[in-house]
Amino acid sequence: MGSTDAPSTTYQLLDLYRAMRRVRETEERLAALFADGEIPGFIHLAIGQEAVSVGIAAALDEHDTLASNHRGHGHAIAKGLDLDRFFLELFGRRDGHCRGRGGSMHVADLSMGMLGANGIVGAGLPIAVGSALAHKLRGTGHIAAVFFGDGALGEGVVHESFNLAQLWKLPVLFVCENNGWSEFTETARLIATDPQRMAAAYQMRTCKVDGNDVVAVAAAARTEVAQVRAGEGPCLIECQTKRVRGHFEGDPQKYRDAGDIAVAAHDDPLLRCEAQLIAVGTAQRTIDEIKTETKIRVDAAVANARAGAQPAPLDAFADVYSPEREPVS
Ligand SMILES: Cc1ncc(C[n+]2csc(CCOP(=O)(O)OP(=O)(O)O)c2C)c(N)n1
Ligand SMILES: [Mg+2]
Repeated sequence: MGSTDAPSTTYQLLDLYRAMRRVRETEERLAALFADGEIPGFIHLAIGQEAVSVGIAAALDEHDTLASNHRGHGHAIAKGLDLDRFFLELFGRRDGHCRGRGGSMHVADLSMGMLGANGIVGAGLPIAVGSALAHKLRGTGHIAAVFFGDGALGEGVVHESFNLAQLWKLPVLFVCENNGWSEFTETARLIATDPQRMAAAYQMRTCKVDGNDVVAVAAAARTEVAQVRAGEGPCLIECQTKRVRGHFEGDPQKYRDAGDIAVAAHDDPLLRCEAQLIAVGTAQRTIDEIKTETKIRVDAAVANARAGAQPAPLDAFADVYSPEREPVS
């Protein structure tokens, strides 16, 4: 990682902090709304992992594409999706990103390059590889990124994606969010190797970064994205992070030591960023203002979603098949 690629100004650091605060506030609000029965379906929170989504997304352009996984709220928000439409989607309302039919694990907005959250572990990788192939064939100069967890490493499709991406030198950034857990099992009990070695087996460039340090993630992402964009082939960034909440909201985590949860909660990327901001002379008042502004913005998005129209029941049958076309002769 080139040190010159580290976010160097207080302004850049404030942007990263603001983005992480937006993700955190959103997810803390979702936790409360879900507990109150206001959010249909299942939700998986990435509280404690905000530096990964925000640090990586900061290096992407608006037209770069992004594939996500089941723990994808932060990925979508960091990519720049509109918070009102995001909450409308999570509430299952008509005007959500996917007309309320997708919910937490299917948030997508192609106009923003968001290819979608995905409930199938590992499924985002081939989607990103396909998108990268399209970028390359069209000569757009855009790249595709994909977030996946350490638990995905056991999926065959991860190997297939690494192989094709490297063979065809596709512009893909693979981002492994290594939080040590795969549902209710420590990943070390499931996977015989690690992401670095797995990618290296396909001759892919790799790097490993402290995923709870947003400055480190953003710096690594900037360096690697520049190389991927320059046509030097794919890269894997492994971000070491910690899962603070259960696998899903409502998971009692009986399989996990209380100490492990406490360590995860203590290593908070937002608190670390606040300390970095204070160290470069930012006033505590500025940080507090960002917290207040973010809360007000999320309050507004939640109020808007609560008031949003429900989809008509028959809408459930719309958009299932693409419109009929004349056969190509
Ligand atoms: C193909 C497939 N197999 C199994 C599951 C069930 N499942 C959902 S999440 C998960 C573990 C994911 O772990 P990881 O990829 O590390 O992501 P994390 O939850 O830690 O963010 C599993 C096995 C699934 N959704 N899809
Ligand atoms: Mg994991």
